[in-house]
Amino acid sequence: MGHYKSNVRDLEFNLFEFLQLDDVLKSGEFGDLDTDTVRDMLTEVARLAEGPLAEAYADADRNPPVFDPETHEVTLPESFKKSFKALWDGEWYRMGLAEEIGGIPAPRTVVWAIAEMLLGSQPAAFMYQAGPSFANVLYHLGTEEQKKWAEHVVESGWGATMVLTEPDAGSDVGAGRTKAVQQEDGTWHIEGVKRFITSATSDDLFPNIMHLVLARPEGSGPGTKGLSLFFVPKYHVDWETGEYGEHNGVFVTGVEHKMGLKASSTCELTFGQHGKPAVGWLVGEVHDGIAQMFEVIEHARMMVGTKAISTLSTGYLNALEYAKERVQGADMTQMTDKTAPRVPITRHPDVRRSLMTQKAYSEGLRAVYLFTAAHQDLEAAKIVSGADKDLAFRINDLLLPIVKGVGSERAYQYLTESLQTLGGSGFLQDYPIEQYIRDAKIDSLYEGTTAIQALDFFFRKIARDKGVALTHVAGEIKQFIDNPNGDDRLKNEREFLGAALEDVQAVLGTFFEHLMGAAEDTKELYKIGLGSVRLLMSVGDLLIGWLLLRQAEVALAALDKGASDKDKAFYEGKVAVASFFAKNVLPEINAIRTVLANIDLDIMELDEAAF
Ligand code: ST9
Ligand code: FAD
Repeated sequence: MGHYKSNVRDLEFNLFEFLQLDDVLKSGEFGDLDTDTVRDMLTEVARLAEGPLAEAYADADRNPPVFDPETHEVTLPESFKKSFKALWDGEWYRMGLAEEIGGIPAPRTVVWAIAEMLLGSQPAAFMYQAGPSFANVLYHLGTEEQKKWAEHVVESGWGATMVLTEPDAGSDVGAGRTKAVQQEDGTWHIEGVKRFITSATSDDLFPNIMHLVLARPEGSGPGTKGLSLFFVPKYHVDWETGEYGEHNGVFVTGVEHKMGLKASSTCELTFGQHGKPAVGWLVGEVHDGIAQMFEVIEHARMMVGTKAISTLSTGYLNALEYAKERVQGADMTQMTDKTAPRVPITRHPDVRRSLMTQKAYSEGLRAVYLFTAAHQDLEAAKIVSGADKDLAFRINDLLLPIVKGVGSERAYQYLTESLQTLGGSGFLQDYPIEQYIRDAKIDSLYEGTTAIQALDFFFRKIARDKGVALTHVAGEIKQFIDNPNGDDRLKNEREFLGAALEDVQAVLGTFFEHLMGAAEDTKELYKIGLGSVRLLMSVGDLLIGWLLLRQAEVALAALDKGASDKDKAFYEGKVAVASFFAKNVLPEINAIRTVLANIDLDIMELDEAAF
């Protein structure tokens, strides 16, 4: 067995008992796919993720890719290539792609549940297989001719990259200077240097690579709106014969040495500076680059959040296994008796607190990302929250910064608890948790840092949306609080949830006051900037609390019906974790409310020298 521990039972619970996947499948939108097939798929993916895919996890970390500046290529460790092959041969990447390019129709909840296990097992391998999903975006955005290229990309198994960042354009993508010069034959020559590009070289994994590049056509305006999106292949292609020709003028000129996620190559990518032009084609023949790139970014943000959440889950399950076996100290009630029997550390209250917190965030965040995924399908959205097409789209938009921003921050925070559970052993490379922490840190950085997620959340997903999506979700929460259906077993917990909802609504009220105040004094915006990450995290906790409690209600009903012995423990765990979260975490939002109600501009006015 490798390092990775899946949680198929909880995935099945989410899909079938909570999100009513049976009904979604019955809609007929997903062909022959039925419940039994999905269950078989989950079992199959878990076997892959716990077995061959996970095998190279530590080896690829200790023997990261080696860059050769002469050939502009990396060599990946053989062990990793073997794991990647196991993944690629499974062809799970076909799930959810357009059928026209070789895809298999599947609900997004199923696609992301599968992705969870693959990402937790070998995240770098999952990221190398971006080709088909990026080709899917090209297929939807491209011209008729480019749709055929997309089909070829999937059929021939290309790699793919998303190319935005430059040395002076990170969070501020609109500062990008890479330019595009139109040629008489309608193609474009791209010139510039991009930084931190994932998978821009990948040994011999792929016959070719599709770079999706943001560049500024000569004469275009400033900022993100002046950027266009270009398809730039690594090797030229004869689309008639499918043969590959010369290397295009795009070369990897450096590979970073990183804290974690080492098997994934992070590259400097130079366009048009090696004696030949980097030839690109304008995607869709329209100048709408940033909006087009956001089609890719939205998938990637979902991927990053799911990766982080999956890592926390396997961290927790590794910690749990260790804790059950590690014997240390006496039960607290016998702490003064030096002859008392020694107990497994799961008997110690603080270990229980820590494990239950890890479980709450692992399972709560899983519920959040799957609830979000349900709003990526019209049929599922209707069933899960009664949302129509427009609302489903808005809710998905609203929740993406939570999945990405809260998922990554909480995963990193609570993976340290997983490590702590192992005591000194957690610090060793004999266990996977120190690598989990290093590999998961990137999740709060790329695809928009947490600060960027928080600004996106308030300004775009709430204020610009005029609160439409948020009001719908808040309404669902309120309905849950107000309708115990005659069952008062979660009465206290509902009260905690009600208080948390009120606290979050008060915080939002304060934020809107600052936003209005900014019309008079623009410095009021600083107050939003000072509080926005805490708002994001608070809404994340509120959602986790709500979804865990709804799941507890489902679990209670299952227990009432008489669950099997195996399931009994599972359902009792569901009720316990929801209750724990409501009583131990939700009240903390009240303190955030107080802090944010009294926020001032002191630290904005402080001289930089005083820091
Ligand atoms: C990166 C990659 O970091 C790291 C990992 C790579 C992994 C690759 C592999 C992935 C595999 C994935 C596979 C999935 C597979 C699934 C299947 C599984 C089995 N939403 O606010 P404005 C647009 S890459 C939508 O004025 P500024 C919109 O068009 C680097 N659109 O922004 C808007 O126009 P309008 C990542 C949005 O002030 C326009 O932008 N880098 C959104 O000009 C302008 O908006 C980053 O993420 C949105 N939320 O620019 C950069 N927001 O308003 C982070 C904006 O008219 N920085 N648009 O609609 C930002 O996001 C900034 O906020 C900014 C600001 C650049 C957008
Ligand atoms: P900066 O933007 O300089 O940010 C520095 C700090 O300032 C951060 O804490 C940030 O939150 C804060 N900050 C910046 N602006 C604001 C603001 N307006 N308000 C509040 N705080 C702010 N890019 C690609 O295009 N393609 C890839 O495939 C890719 N893969 C990557 C892989 C790795 C391993 C890494 C490390 C990066 C990758 N990136 C990729 C780049 C990544 O998306 C950027 O690093 C990220 O967007 C942040 O940009 P930056 O590093 O320049 O940090």
